[in-house]
Amino acid sequence: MNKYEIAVIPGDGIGKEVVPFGVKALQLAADIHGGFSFRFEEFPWSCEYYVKHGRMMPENGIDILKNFEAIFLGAVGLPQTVPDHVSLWGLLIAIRREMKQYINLRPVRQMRGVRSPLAAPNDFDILVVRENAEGEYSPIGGRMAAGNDEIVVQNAVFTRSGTERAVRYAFELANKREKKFVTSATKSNGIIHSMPFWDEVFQGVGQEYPEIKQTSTHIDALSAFFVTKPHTLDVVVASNLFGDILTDLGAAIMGSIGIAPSANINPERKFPSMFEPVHGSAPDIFGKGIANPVGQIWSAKMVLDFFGYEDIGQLLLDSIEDTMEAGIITPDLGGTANTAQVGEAILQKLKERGNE
Ligand code: GGG
Repeated sequence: MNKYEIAVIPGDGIGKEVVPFGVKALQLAADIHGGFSFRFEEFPWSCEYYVKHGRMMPENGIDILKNFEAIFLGAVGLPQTVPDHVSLWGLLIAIRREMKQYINLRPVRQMRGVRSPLAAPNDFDILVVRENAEGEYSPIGGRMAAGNDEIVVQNAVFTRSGTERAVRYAFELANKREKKFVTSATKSNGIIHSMPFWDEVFQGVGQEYPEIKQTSTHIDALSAFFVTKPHTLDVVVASNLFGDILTDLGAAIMGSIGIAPSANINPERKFPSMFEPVHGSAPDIFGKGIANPVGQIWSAKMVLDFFGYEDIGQLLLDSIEDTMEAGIITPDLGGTANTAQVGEAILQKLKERGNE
């Protein structure tokens, strides 16, 4: 029987409230399946940890995580206590980079039981491949001088190998899907060096996949298409920042950022991959017990898929949709249920589906 070691980092804010339900979902999925098991180990790395220790995780945190097969993360950030760029670069982005999780997969699809804010949503099912290790998220740059003379430089870094592997990953994914269509998010009319380069790489890799429909669309127009015709899209490949922004929009058209999942993948599996909801720590609702656990539980489904247990992963996603269709939803979706009621209802549905 396969046993998977999972590092659990609830992190900050509502991460602490939703992670327990994601862990319970993974545990239950393993019990129902019977052919694999998990061992979970929790780490308190967070802004609270920073206040005590002056860093977001111990100096050997990355080495500790290397002993695990996956990382299950909640949320990072408590801006009243630690500036966001310090907390993110000290934990979330550090892990993505050190573990070479250069792909961030973010599904955007119409969910049963959730009202999209779009007037006429038409069964959209998009998979965004966000480049996750370079691009606009770069520590290179600096500030000098002060007052009116102040100068700030922020460099974006695009390597050929880093761009090619993200684009190729998107084509490979599209090859397994029905529509077989890749859209590349660009802005080569305005960003004079990196985006023409991005387009060039996209066209070059695209030639290896003549059977796949392919197009480059400027990020401004593509953002509009997420609203006006999301059902026409299939796989979207985007740079780090474009992918981040586009998937918040994607979460919005799904109905709430509270339901959006993500997977930070190291495709070579040399290092652990990390699974986390798209949402952050939401300090405004932390402690009220009303955080939506769906993004975290859907991220658990992505863990199951990653280890090759797509069947039980699909049961979990079906259970999430059953629950939302039954009207058991948190206030962000217009409901009155709390975190625990939604989380427990999904677990109950999974038990029922597992017994069918
Ligand atoms: N769920 C992890 C989290 O807290 N994400 C919030 C965030 O701001 N992430 C930035 C990013 O994904 O680049």
